[in-house]
Amino acid sequence: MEERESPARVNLRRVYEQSRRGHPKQEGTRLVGQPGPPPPTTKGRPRLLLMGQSRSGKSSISSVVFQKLPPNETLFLESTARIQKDQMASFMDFQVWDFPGQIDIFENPNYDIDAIFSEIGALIWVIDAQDDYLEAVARLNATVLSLQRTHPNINIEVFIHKVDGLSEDFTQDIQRDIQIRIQDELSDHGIENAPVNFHCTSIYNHTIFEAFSKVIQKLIPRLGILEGILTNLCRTCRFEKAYLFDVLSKIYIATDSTPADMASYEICSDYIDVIIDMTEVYGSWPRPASHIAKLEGEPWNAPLEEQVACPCAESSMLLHDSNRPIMLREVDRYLALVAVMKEDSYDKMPLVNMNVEAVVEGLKEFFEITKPRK
Ligand SMILES: Nc1nc2c(ncn2[C@@H]2O[C@H](COP(=O)(O)OP(=O)(O)OP(=O)(O)O)[C@@H](O)[C@H]2O)c(=O)[nH]1
Ligand SMILES: [Mg+2]
Repeated sequence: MEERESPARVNLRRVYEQSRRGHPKQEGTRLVGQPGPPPPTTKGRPRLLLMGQSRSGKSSISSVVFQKLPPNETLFLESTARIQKDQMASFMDFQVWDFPGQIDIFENPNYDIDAIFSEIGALIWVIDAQDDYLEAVARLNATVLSLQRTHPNINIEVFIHKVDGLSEDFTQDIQRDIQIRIQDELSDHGIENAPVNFHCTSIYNHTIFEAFSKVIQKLIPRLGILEGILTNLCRTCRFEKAYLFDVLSKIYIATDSTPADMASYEICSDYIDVIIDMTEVYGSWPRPASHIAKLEGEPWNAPLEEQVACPCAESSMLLHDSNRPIMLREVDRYLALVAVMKEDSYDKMPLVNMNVEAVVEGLKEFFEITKPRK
C-alpha cells in the first residue's frame, strides 16, 4: 500500500530542503520562533569546543554532562594535555572537543586554527568565577577578536562557571562585570553585536544542563517547528510545561513557548534519571521479541503501534508531584518527551495519550526529514 505524504510533511520537507541548499527564503516562508541566520552547522556533525584557562572546569563539564561522572569525582581529574575529542551518538551526532587550558592554541604553531574552527557548532569559553578572572577575560577577548576576522559567525557561549557557593547577587555582579569588559573591548575594536552569550553554570546543579540545552538548541535546524509542536501539545492536553529531552545527556532540545521554569526542568530531568536507573537494572531500551509478542497477544490482539505503548520501550509513566502528574514518553532511542500536567488532567489520560502519540509520530517525522545528509 502506497503511503501518501501529509501536506504538513511535504511543506516541512520543502522548507528544510530550501534552507539546506541555502536558497534565499521568501518573506512568507519565514517560520515563527526561528529568527536570525540558519544554525552554523556543517556536514551534520557540529563540534562544540570547550576552551578557557587551566582548572576552569572544562573537563569536569564534559565528563559530568556527557559521561555521567558524579560531580564530586571531578576533583580527581587530571589536567588535560592534548585536545580530547569525544563523539556523541545522540539525536544529532556531535563532537565535544576539550582543550588543554595551559596551551594557547592561537600562539602554538602545532594547532591548525582553520581546521579546528571549520566545522564548529559553538565555542564554549569557560571562566572560573571563584578565581581571579581578568586573565581569562583577556584571553577570551583576544580569541573573539581573532575569530571575528576569520570566522565571524561562530557562536561564542561564555560559561561563568563554578557559581555554586557564590551568592546570587555576587554572581550577577560578576556576570555584569565580565560582560562589560568583553563588550567594551570589542566596541573599542569597532565590533558591535558579536554573537557572544553568557550563562552562569555549575556542575553541582542543573545550571550546566540548562546552559548546554541552550547551546545545543541553536544547532537544531527548524527549532521553531519543534517549539510549535510542543506549544500546541501543551494547549490541547493542558500541560503546564513540556520538554523534549536527549535522554542520555539530559539536555532538553526543545520546550514549549511558556517561560522557562527551572523547577519543572529539574523535576523532569530527575525523572529521566529514575527511568535510566530503572532501565539499567531491569533491561535496555529495545523490548525483546518475546515481550513484544506477549504485549501484542491476548487479550489485546493488536500491534503495539495501535496500542498506547511504543515499540521500543515502556509507554508513558506517571509520577505525582503535588498532585501534578508528570508523564514521560519515549520518542526514539535518544529522545523522550516529558511533561508536567495540570492538577485535573489525570482523568483525561486516554485523550492525553492520543495527542501525545500523534506528537511523537510528528517528532519522528521531523527528525527523519531534518536528519543531516552525509
Ligand atoms: N566548585 C566547583 N568546582 C568545579 C566545578 N567544575 C569543576 N570544578 C573543579 O575544578 C577543578 C578543575 O577542573 P578541570 O575540569 O580539570 O579543569 P580544566 O578546565 O579541564 O583544566 P585543564 O585540563 O588544565 O585545562 C576540579 O577540581 C573540579 O572539581 C563547579 O561547577 N564548581
Ligand atoms: Mg581538562
